[in-house]
Amino acid sequence: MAINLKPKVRRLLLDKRQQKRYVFLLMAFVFTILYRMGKWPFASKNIALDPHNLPYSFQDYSGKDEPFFRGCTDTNLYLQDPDYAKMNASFVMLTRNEELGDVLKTMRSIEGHFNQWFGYPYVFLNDRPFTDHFKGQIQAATNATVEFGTINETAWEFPAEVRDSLLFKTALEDQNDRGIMYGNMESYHKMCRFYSGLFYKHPLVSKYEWYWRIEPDVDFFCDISYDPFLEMAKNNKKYGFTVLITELYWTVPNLFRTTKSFIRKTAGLKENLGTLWKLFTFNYNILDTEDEEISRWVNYPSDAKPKLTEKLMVDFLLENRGQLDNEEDLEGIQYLVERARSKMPLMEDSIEGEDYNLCHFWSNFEIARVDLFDNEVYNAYFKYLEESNGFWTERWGDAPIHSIGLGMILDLEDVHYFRDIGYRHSSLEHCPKNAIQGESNSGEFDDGFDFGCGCRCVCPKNEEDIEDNSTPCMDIFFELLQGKEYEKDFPGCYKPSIKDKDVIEEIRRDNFRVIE
Ligand SMILES: Nc1nc2c(ncn2[C@@H]2O[C@H](COP(=O)(O)OP(=O)(O)O)[C@@H](O)[C@H]2O)c(=O)[nH]1
Ligand SMILES: [Mg+2]
Repeated sequence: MAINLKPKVRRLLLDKRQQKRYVFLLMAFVFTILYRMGKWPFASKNIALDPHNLPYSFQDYSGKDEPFFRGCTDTNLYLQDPDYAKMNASFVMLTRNEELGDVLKTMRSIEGHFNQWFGYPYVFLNDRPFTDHFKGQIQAATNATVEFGTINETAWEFPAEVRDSLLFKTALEDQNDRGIMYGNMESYHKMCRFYSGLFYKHPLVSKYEWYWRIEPDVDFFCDISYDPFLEMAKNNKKYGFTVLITELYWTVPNLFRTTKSFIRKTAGLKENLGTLWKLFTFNYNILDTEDEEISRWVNYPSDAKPKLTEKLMVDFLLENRGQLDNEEDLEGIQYLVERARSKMPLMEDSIEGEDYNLCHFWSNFEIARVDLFDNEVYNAYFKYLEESNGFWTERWGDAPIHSIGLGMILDLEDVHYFRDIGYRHSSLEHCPKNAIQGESNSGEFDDGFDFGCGCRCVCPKNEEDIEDNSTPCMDIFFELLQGKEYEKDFPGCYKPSIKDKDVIEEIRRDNFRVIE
């Protein structure tokens, strides 16, 4: 049967110029689809990080921290290298007998993607003894050594005087009433306290130099073809993460206040905070000015110009009273009235001009040195937090505590983003693009990209990468990595300062008639 072409299509076949236009539009359409599918063919190495340009997961980054390997390395050769030395390291998981199914799921994933080649031991911890069934199933899932430990009462339970107090019970009920996630689960509070300050003291953990924390119900999406412990050691890294996100505000309303109080009371700490501190803090002291009053009004960059304009207008009015024409007078008076009406902003959580930005390394994955925590400063920090009762009056998570605690001690360069480790727990995941290698052409794995770093990754389809959606944490992290730093005048703060003189200049340049 003959196809009846619509007049428009017929014209297209006849008109060459028109045809070119349609070909162009078709190509644009195809590239849009390819880009959306993550198969953009012209992606090049070292695209400048620009959140307004491409999602982070489609960009390369360079700077103070890079993946140890881009794509796969030959694991056999790696292991045979005379310089290779297995590290004094272990996996660590706190779990319950009932979670056996999810624990085995995690083990299958990590064994398949990594540990079948490296054979690192496992430590399983529990507040109750593990059953023989649990132990048997776990040991059958790996060729590596497995040790099972029980946590003693002082490491797991809140002190007796806390447990028995009416305040303790009402505090948990109150958190439940206020809808705080896990707020009324005593066991969750205990778990967070244990991971915050006690896991590294357990004898099965403290005998190691390094640990890799894992949890039940985790998926790894890529092969880890090298030894992350060794590479961290070689590159002077102390703490590694895969996900950086914000905490729920109402779980930690007083954590930062308590932390700042600890810093004030610890001699020499404030002056020696690590640069990692900037990843976890907002600085409200952003205006470089001698005018203390203005400084308190200006907390965000966008406050600077309106507030300084107001100041200039009012000063001008007061200095030239009676000599102005009506219009100028009126304008000045309007500013004056506005100033009289407005209230100074109350920065409720700002302490010495600083606030916790809620960012934290998601601690269900950690590869770190044990002595990062078992040291004088961090131990004292945990003790201080414990004495403030925040582990039960609020629902402080171990993740923000690790992050803030390490923020005090570490520099940005001490931390490693394991961008090449594809990871899912709960509903969050990060999965990197593969590097271009033979493996990625086989069709068995995801396609490779010249900006990719993953090794044999198979990422879930149509899932959002937390790397692209973790605002403002990943933005701050990448900015800091690129050296877009903070002013030296404001130690321990992230945001850059704005000079009042520069803003005044800008107002002048805008032809601000009255202050010429
Ligand atoms: N033994 C034991 N392990 C626990 C308890 N509560 C939590 N865990 C473990 O602590 C880790 C974190 O708990 P989870 O419920 O996964 O917290 P989430 O990931 O923050 O939702 C997991 O490895 C759990 O198995 C508990 O009461 N006893
Ligand atoms: Mg969990």
